[in-house]
Amino acid sequence: MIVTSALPYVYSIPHLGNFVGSVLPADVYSKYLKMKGDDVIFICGSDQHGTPIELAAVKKGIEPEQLANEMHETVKKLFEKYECTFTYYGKTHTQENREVTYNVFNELYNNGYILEREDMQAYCNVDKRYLTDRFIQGTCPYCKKRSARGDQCDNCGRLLEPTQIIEPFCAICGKSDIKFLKTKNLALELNKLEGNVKEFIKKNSKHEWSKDAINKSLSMIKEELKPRDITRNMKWGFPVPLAGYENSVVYVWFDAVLGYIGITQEWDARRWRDYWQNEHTQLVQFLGKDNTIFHTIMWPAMLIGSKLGFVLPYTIKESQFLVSKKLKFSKSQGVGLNMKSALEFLGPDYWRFALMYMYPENADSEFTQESLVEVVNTVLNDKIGNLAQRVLKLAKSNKELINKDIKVSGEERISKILDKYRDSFDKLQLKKAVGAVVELADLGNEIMSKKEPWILAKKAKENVAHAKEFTEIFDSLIAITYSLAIALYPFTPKASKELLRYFSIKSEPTLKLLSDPVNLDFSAEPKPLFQKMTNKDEKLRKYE
Ligand code: B3M
Ligand code: ZN
Repeated sequence: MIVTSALPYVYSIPHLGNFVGSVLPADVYSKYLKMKGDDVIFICGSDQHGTPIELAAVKKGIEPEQLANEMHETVKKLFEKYECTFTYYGKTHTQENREVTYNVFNELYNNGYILEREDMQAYCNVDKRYLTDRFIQGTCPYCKKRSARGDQCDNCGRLLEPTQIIEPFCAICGKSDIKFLKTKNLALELNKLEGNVKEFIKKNSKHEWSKDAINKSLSMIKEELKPRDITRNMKWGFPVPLAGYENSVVYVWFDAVLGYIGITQEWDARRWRDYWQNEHTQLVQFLGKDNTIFHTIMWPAMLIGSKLGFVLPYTIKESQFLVSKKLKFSKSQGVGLNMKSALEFLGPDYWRFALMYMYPENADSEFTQESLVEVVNTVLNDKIGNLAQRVLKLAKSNKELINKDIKVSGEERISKILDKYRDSFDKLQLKKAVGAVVELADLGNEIMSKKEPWILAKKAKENVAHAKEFTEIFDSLIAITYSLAIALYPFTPKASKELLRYFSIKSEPTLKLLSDPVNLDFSAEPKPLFQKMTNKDEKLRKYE
């Protein structure tokens, strides 16, 4: 199995919305698969090409490659800080990816899917440069919103050609002093591959695709596919491998999707084939809704047309947007609450859990200070952390009353919740999986407040019946805490490992551990797992 996350652009630090849109859920899901014991590689990396990085480099007076590599290192380290465990986090501007890109390009050319054509490219008279992709903006011809950006509309997700944009303006200077110049470009003849792409969508969308992804892709195909430019008149990128195109580079999206393969080659020059050229591989791709069409239309068309035997996406797991009305949350502005500034006042486990709790799985969701504080204080700290600490403390001070052979499987209510946990993950319903974790904690808290075991413990010495009851209750409470320690792993890996130490487990957690007898280690004093946010929400205010 291959799990991928959309490759983040590295012209600035990804914001929390980018993170929760693809890398985080992909990491959570692949951690689950690893716990399950599946043969899975988790591939991601920096999308280093594109106009924004070229422009940022020009502004800084350095080469785009230098900036792209510096930013790649920064972003890579940030993901590590957030406990993301990729099989490999690579980048797109590499020799490996250049070869894959040229290979696919040449095969598409030889197979007759690439068209040489003259078309009109926007040119800004003020900035004296071609306005490629998101540098020409304006009104979308389909949905009529002012959200068209060169190659696509941010509102309806449709792919666009710059000439289709109504009332275009330059995103660099904001002016409309634009002319269209005739230039030569190469286009991928999506029209010739329409039948194949349609068949691919009909067949593979049965595998837990997000509904919105299916609908968008089918409606795009209904309107008939047109040839799409795969070259750009700019400098930064892979030079077009065809005579007569010396001043152009390959379109950023062309080599970005192939980056999934190139990065896997960068990881292992031999083993990559076992995954990418193996008909049994399931390719599960996580991405934000603005990236869907590129993954369900353009990328499969490239793979099919190249006839190189690469696997097609099996599941497209699209997310909607996490938005914030009050806080600065945008990547393009390069300010505000991004993955770096967020760590200044809250640790990675907290963010991972809170963001997955708000995961915009099927609809946009709103990020607010209040919701963050609520998740951290009420759910993580009170429900989960406090429960674990209380159970472990009571167990430690009443060692002689704790059974030696506690097993999760003996507890029906717990087993049911764990079934739900596994089932949700297997169906890629990640919010339900978070829900199951909270349900486990709820069950523990319910037992605690109903049975008041600390009172039973006090009376246990004189009363055998109370001692027996305490022992029974702790069969459940220990089983719950142990299950929690394992189930938390994809969401809060640090806390999970910390908790597992009280159960004598120092290795990476697996689901198999759930069938082993619990082996409590009473030597350490149970410490709080999480802390409440105190006044720290003040720090969030500066992003308003
Ligand atoms: N870099 C867009 C983004 O960062 C783009 C994804 C590429 S996936 C191959 O949202
Ligand atoms: Zn639109």
